[in-house]
Amino acid sequence: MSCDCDYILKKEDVETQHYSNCSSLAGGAAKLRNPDGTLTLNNKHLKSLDSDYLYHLGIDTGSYDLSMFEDVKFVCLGGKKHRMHEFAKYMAGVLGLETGEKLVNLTKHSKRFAMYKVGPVLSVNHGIGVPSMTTVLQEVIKLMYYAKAKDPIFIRLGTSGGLNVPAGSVVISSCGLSGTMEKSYDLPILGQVRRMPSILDARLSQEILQVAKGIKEFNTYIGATMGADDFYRGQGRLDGPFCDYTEENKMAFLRKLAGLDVKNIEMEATAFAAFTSQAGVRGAIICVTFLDRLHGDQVLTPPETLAKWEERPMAILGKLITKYCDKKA
Ligand code: R2B
Ligand code: URA
Repeated sequence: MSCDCDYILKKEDVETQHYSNCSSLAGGAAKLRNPDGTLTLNNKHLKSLDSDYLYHLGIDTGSYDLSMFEDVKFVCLGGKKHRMHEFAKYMAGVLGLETGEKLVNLTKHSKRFAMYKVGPVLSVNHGIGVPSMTTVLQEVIKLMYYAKAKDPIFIRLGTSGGLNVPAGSVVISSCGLSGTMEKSYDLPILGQVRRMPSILDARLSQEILQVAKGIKEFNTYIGATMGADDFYRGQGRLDGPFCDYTEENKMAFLRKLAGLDVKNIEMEATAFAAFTSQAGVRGAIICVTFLDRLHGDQVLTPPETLAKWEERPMAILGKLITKYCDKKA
């Protein structure tokens, strides 16, 4: 099969030659796309629905004209509603689309999440933790399928606790590691645990790093990301309401993670990686670090500084999307 990578940077700019869903890579994620790049979901039951109600997005396929999503190329997800609104505003400025498109929350009927569209960018919030994130992610994957979007790229913009990197640094995830340090996401399905590999797109991550290197105000690293199922004990904190381990136990765990090249800890990486790769789409995660967990548990940096730091993954993604759009034009 010939290569169908629509490169953002030049092919030779980064080490990995193809995206994970390139048709030249036999099998794997490539099988999950049609030749035109639209998605083929592995669920025959969807075909028998007259109309599919994407409940948390408040959108039903029967009465909505989904063609407005056909040109979506970058599906950007992040925890907070406010941040994803800011990101949509920022992208409208970067792409010069301020006057063309109004920023309306497209999920207004659901009242739970917010979703904005700015040209080829969809900006959606997903809340905290895996169940909240995967609920939105799966509905947006279906939305991209129904809208016949071609080769959409899914990127999570987030916050995290860093490991051995200065607070304010940005980490691009090479993979998601579970709370038991496995490169997988475990989901009980019909009473049995199903294990799914938590793989992200290596080429896309390298392209993001390359773009980030042009920004000198902060450092950006690539490393593994632990996706914990809890903010406190699940991340080895001592400051939750419950704790039965010692400071030494905690430090031994965090140092062990650092030794496994874990650069940050957040709460969605494993499932985000697993579901994007299962959908045959390219996935990447860019998180700013709010503290170095080797030096403490509490997030004590002033909120104004944290808000500034949260703009860092946005700045990187803004540059990446601009490069893509410039190349297309
Ligand atoms: C990072 O920050 C949130 C917890 O404060 C969570 O969504 C995450 O992954
Ligand atoms: N988000 C997390 O999940 N952990 C942190 O330490 C900071 C932000």
